[in-house]
Amino acid sequence: MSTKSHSMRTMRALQYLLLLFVCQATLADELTGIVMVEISGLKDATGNVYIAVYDSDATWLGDEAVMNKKVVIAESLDGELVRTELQVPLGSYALSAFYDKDNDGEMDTSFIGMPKEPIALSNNAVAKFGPPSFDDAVFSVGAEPVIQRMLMRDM
Ligand SMILES: [Ca+2]
Repeated sequence: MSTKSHSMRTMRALQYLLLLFVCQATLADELTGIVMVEISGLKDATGNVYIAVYDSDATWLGDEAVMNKKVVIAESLDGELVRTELQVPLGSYALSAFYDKDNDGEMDTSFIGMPKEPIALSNNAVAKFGPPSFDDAVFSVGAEPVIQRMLMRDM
């Protein structure tokens, strides 16, 4: 085998791999779902809302969200709603959002861990005995965009 034909083969193999990679990337794009988030209860608020996206019970309401998004209220107000859009791979998710009342970029909590700033969860899950569970807040994201309407309220 000459060096030339060998390098040609290597080149073909590389091209093939590249093609595979491009196909997979395109496929991944098609498998991205859209969550349209509509948060009410912030009409007269200024500052920011922070949204965290979780994909498992194990990480729910912790620091390891699959996505965090800061939403500037003034730029996202549509009538009485704060609107934003999240792009996530198809799957099951739960959202938590809080209104950063004192604008320090963090959710303030009491010494027992209760939120001291208004919060909203997907499905408008509410606390019963203890914090709302991931199961209460989970929803699935498919090829069609889904809407999550969430009411901001004090705990
Ligand atoms: Ca805060």
